[in-house]
Amino acid sequence: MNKKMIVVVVVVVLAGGGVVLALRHNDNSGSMNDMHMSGSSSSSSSSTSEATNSVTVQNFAFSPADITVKKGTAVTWTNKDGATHTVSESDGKTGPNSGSLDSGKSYSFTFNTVGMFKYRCDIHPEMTGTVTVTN
Ligand SMILES: [Cu+2]
Repeated sequence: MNKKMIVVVVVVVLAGGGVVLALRHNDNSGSMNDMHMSGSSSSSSSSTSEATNSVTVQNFAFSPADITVKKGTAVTWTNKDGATHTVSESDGKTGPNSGSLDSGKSYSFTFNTVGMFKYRCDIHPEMTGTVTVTN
């Protein structure tokens, strides 16, 4: 009885290890998850535009700075900094213009025209971002 139990346990452990190895193998060879096991901080900031309609204003930066949305999407900026910022179109197109966006406040703008829209913070012009609007 005991011997049988031990055999079962060993088989289970071996099988489990095999599954883990197989999963790791798949992960390495096929997946697009390149943040995999590269440390806990998500320091891999990609330069591609992200598909989201929420932008956080934090640490004197827009995050993500470059986003892509479908035409008709309302994009919301939320100021999580202690400082006041603005979301202000900066290339002359009809774009967002939040005015002073105090700490904790949100602002939304609906993009109804296809194209790329640049914006910045009027108080800190080095804070910039883009919204790319697609059909
Ligand atoms: Cu600012």
